[in-house]
Amino acid sequence: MRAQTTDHRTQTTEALFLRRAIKYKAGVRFDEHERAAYGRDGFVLRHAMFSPAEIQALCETVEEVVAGVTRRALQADAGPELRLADGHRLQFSSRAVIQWEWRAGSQEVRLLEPFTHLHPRFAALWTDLRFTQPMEDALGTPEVAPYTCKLNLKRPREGSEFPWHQDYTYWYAFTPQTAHEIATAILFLDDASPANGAISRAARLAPARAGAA
Ligand SMILES: O=C(O)CCC(=O)C(=O)O
Repeated sequence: MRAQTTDHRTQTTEALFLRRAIKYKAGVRFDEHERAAYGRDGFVLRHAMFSPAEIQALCETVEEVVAGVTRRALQADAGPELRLADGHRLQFSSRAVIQWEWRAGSQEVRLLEPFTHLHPRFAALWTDLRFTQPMEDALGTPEVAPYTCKLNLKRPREGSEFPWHQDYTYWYAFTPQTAHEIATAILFLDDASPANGAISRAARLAPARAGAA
């Protein structure tokens, strides 16, 4: 195991980001290895696409926005709540769906969908080439459009699990004709490790086809 100070890690990430910035000067399209990896594995992983300063600004904005959403949702005349069959609590507020943490009575936000309308720094991500170009390559199309966006929070101690699922089934429920034209891009704002609930993936399933359930 290797330990390092936060300072050192920030400097290392900054250096990696600068190298990446040179490599991707002409754009951030899939290279041939990424194209092959996407076809084979169904995903591509890139590191340090955002600078430490950008990540820090986004993290600060997340905390600010989540605090505001929580404050509004806890007011007496806030939006309606909905309880799912499994007991999970959703609330409509701030023109979003809040899913509260699963512990009974919790006031911690677990996820927020949609969320980019809540701050211009988030809204700008929709047109950021670091998202749009690889997504165009993944979907094989000259242009992409927003479908939905979600902020997942995995708070220490109380962060509940994200059970195994395939996103396709959700898209299919809402838009069966075009579900196969939707892909997901994730920006990790924290280092993702098994200790803090990093996402993991199951073996690749057969590619979705138009009209397939
Ligand atoms: O972050 C995770 O563990 C899973 C997130 C996910 O798959 C989702 O939000 O659809």
